[in-house]
Amino acid sequence: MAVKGLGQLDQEYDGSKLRVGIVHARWNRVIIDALVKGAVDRLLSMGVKEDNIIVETVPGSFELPWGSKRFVDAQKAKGAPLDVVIPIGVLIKGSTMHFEYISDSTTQALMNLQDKVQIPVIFGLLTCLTEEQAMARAGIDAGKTMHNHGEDWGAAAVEMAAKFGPNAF
Ligand code: INI
Repeated sequence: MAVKGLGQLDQEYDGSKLRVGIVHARWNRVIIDALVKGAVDRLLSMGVKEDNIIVETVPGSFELPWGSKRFVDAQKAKGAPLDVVIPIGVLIKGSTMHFEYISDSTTQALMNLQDKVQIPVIFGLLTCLTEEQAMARAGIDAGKTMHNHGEDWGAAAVEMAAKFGPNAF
């Protein structure tokens, strides 16, 4: 059994009544697409209905907090509120400080977003030093050295919505 990673869930969760939002950045698209697929596949395997997985995009990771906030608000306003949202982005370090500033500010904003939208926000942001690291964490490096972290995010979304979502108590 791997030491790192989500591992086995503490119990089985039923996602069949949940509505899940995915807001993903379009930077580093090949990696993003693999992560989104991993998340969607896991949601479906935990019973979330395909129609209840709503996907929206933003340009880059920096736009994830605001995009996610507006997306959650809009779904609520149209009478189809989300139980949980999974913002997904891939930041890869370049030669300037850009990476550090976006990684830090986006992470802080996503953490704080939970208080604003009052639903669980899953941390689907990879902050990698190299493209190879990011591909490994999306399960698409040549040697398939790691599992797809999007799957963990899907599982975390169902657990958090079931245990601590707006309709959990
Ligand atoms: N956005 C990403 O999602 N990943 C990156 O690796 C990245 N890099 O390397 O710059 C990135 N930049 C764009 C940024 O998130 C914003 O979209 C842009 O600055 C406009 O606000």
